[in-house]
Parts: sequence; C-alpha cells; structure tokens
Amino acid sequence: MPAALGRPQEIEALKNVDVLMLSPMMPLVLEGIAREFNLLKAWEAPDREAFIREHAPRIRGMAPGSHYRVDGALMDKLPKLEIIANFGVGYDTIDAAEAGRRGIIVTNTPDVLTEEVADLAIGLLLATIRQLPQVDRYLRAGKWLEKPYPLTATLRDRKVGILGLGRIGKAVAKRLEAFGLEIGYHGRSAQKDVPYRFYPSLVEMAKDADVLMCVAPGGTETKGMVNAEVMRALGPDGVLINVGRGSVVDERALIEALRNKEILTAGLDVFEDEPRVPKELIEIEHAVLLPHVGSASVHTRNAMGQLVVDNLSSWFAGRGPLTPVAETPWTGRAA
Ligand code: NAP
Ligand code: 8YV
Repeated sequence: MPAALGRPQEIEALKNVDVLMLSPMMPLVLEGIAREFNLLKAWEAPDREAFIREHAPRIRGMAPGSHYRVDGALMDKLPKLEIIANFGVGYDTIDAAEAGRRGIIVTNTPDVLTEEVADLAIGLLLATIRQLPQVDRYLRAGKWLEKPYPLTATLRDRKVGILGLGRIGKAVAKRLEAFGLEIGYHGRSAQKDVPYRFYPSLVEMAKDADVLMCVAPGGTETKGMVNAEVMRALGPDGVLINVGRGSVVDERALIEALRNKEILTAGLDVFEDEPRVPKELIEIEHAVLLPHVGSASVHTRNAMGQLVVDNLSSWFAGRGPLTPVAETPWTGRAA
C-alpha cells in the first residue's frame, strides 16, 4: 500500500496542512482552500521555483491551475505530496500514472459539468452548421437591409459519429436523439446497454457520418487521432465539432482540410496550444471558434470549484478522495 494511502486515521490539524496552488483560481476555490488549510500561492512569489523549493518539504496537497504540467519532475520536488485536486474533468496536464506509482491521489471534477458541456456542444453544432455567429455579424453590419443572408447547410438528416461516448458524449447523444439524428460512436471498446452503433474504427465511423463530434480526453493515446485520413473520410459535407481536447485533432491537418474543402466546416471549443489559436484557423470565416467555454457558466464553474475544495477537505479529514481518477483509485485507508 503506498504511503499516502496508508496514513493513520487521526484528526488533522488542517490549518497546518500546506496546499500549493500554482496559478490563481476562482475566489470560491482560493477562499475555500484558505479557510481550511495553509494555502501557498506560488504565483505571488517573485521566484516561483525558489518558493516551491522553500516550501516543498511540507507540501501535502496541490490544486494546480489548468495551464501547468504536473509531471514526475515536479512530484520529485514534493516528497510529502498526497493529493492533486484538478479543476476540470480532463486531467491530461497531470501525469496521473506517475502519481499512481507514487501513491499520490489525483482527483478531477466529473459529472458536475456534464450537462453544461453537452449543452455547449449542441449549441456549437447548430451555430456551426447554421452559421449563427456569421449571421449575427451580417445583421449588425447592416447587410440585411441590402439582401437576405444566403441559405446555409442543415442539421437535418445528418448522421453523427461521437468520438468518446463517456459522460459528456452520452449527454450529447441524448440531446441528438431528441433532434431525430442517427448516432454512432467510437471508443476503445463497445459499451453494453447503449443503443448506438459501435465503430471499432474511427475512419469507418467518419465514412458513415457527416458530423464528427469529438468529446474524447487528451493525452498521448488520443493525440492527433482525428487526422487527415479521418477528415477525408468525413468528406466534403462533413462537420467537425471538438469539445474534447485540442490535442485530439491534428490542427495542421484540419487547417488543410478546411482550406481544401475536404470537409465543410468546423466548430472548435478547444485547441492544441491554448490560448493560442493559429491565425490560419482564425482566417477561416465559416469556422466557429470558442475560447474553451464548455463548462464556463457561473453555476457550473462554482460546482467544479467546490468539488476541488471538497476533495481536499475529504482527503485531509481522513475520509478519502471524493472523485479520484482511474489511475489513482481509492482503495481505502489501512487499519
Ligand atoms: P469520460 O466519461 O471519461 O469519457 C471519455 C470517453 O472517451 C470514454 O467514453 C472513453 O471510451 C473515450 N476514450 C478514452 N480514451 C480513448 C481513446 N484512446 N480512443 C477512443 N476513445 C477514448 O469523460 P467525460 O466526463 O465525458 O469528459 C470527456 C472529455 O471532455 C474530458 O476528458 C475533457 O478533455 C473534455 N472536456 C472539455 C470541456 C470543455 O470545456 N470543452 C469540459 C469538460 C470536459 P472508452 O473507454 O470506451 O475508450
Ligand atoms: C475546464 C475542461 O474549463 O473539465 C475540463 O476538462 O476542459 C473544462 O471544464 C477547464 O479544465 C478549466 O480551465
């Protein structure tokens, strides 16, 4: 049993527990953590590295911001680290397998954002196919006074292939069913009790579909899996929507596919190198580009933030993590 999982059951003097935050997070998280623990704000220090070095021997918890990589090298510096509480369901910036090997728990924020992100995915799909941002700009520019906006493509009769039929993928599928659309999915394996067709091959799914809805996680396994071949298979009437991770789509191949009209258009909430978006994508007027706002409502971000705080509270109160990730399962406290 790794050391962190076998701590003796005792009432913690929580205020003595050092929790490291690498970049500022929403007030609810900052205040929630500071209320219970000794919050170390690395970004306020003149020298972040020196600050981490100074406090490292005592740091037991961590709430990293989304733009920092938490890898083995950082874990090496934090010998007492027990838990990394991620803000977000996706945790591809954290080397969770490495954390697991060291007995460090990683938690994420599943479920509380599922419906919000699914709503956004549907909004982005409609906005992309019916060109809603472009139509809005048209009206504001006074062009309606000259002539009606040109007719657009349609969502009607489309087949949607979902890459990543997990919590969010299923919530998207449920909404698409209400739209009367045929749905298929691709993942590492077929799922029981799912009424949609499973495609073992992403290319085969793309051939059959004319919307590819990507809700897959980031990481080395999925990196660039929506590549030139997949886009060619999706075809000239095909629409790519990505609300999963930017790294899942080969962005250069996407730009080429859009430029060469190998696919019709794309709606993207996530990008390879956020917040930087290639100018070639920005120049493609018919694509719809959002600044990673899938979960970005006050309601849902509060729920996510609270779950970050609650995971730390629960862990340091000796009750285990609330939402550990698959690589660091909670097996209970040793007697
Ligand atoms: P989830 O329940 O874990 O679902 C992930 C799905 O991806 C699973 O169904 C899994 O199916 C599939 N998958 C995993 N690895 C795969 C691979 N190598 N090839 C093909 N499919 C693979 O996670 P979730 O809660 O739905 O969240 C999904 C992702 O959405 C997050 O990881 C995050 O990146 C993204 N997200 C984005 C936003 C946003 O603001 N845009 C907000 C929240 C989440 P199998 O196990 O069958 O392969
Ligand atoms: C968050 C996300 O916006 O949960 C995720 O995986 O991508 C989003 O909900 C993000 O992680 C916070 O910056």
